[in-house]
Amino acid sequence: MSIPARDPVTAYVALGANLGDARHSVLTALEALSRLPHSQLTGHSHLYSTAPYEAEGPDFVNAVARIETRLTAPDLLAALQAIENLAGRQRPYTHAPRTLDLDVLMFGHATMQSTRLNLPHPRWRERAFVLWPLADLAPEWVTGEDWARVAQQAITRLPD
Ligand code: PH2
Ligand code: MG
Ligand code: MG
Repeated sequence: MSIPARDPVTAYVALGANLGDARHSVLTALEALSRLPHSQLTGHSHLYSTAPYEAEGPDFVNAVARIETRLTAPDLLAALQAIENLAGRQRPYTHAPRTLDLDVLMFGHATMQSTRLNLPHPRWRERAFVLWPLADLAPEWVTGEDWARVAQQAITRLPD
């Protein structure tokens, strides 16, 4: 990757896993995020155990990371997919249990709709497994209405 000459952007990335040692996968992924090129991992949430939401399989471990990056959004996505692949990610069907899922929630104030990437993530406000960890980093983004919307979704904070 060439050296990008643009200003850094604050991106939020959702981490999720519900196959194998999910906690270990999320912690290893946070380490991998700290080594992303042209980027700095500037924070991450607590880890949460969450019931599958519109998905199957065991409970998930979820978290959110904040990254300052000079990568473009497509380059960030490609780097995240490389980390997923290293974790053994397979995609047998939509929302199949996964060793690791890394989704870009927001990329600065960018809005984008493409087959590969939608920004901001179109469903982030519907999901407790996104709102709780995101609120660790950016509580001002989560409204009372958001909390009410996800109140029935099972989620518990894991010990640090
Ligand atoms: N990811 C999904 C669908 N459902 N449910 C939980 N609890 N955690 C996830 O990470 C998750 C999900 C699609 O990627
Ligand atoms: Mg996902
Ligand atoms: Mg994904």
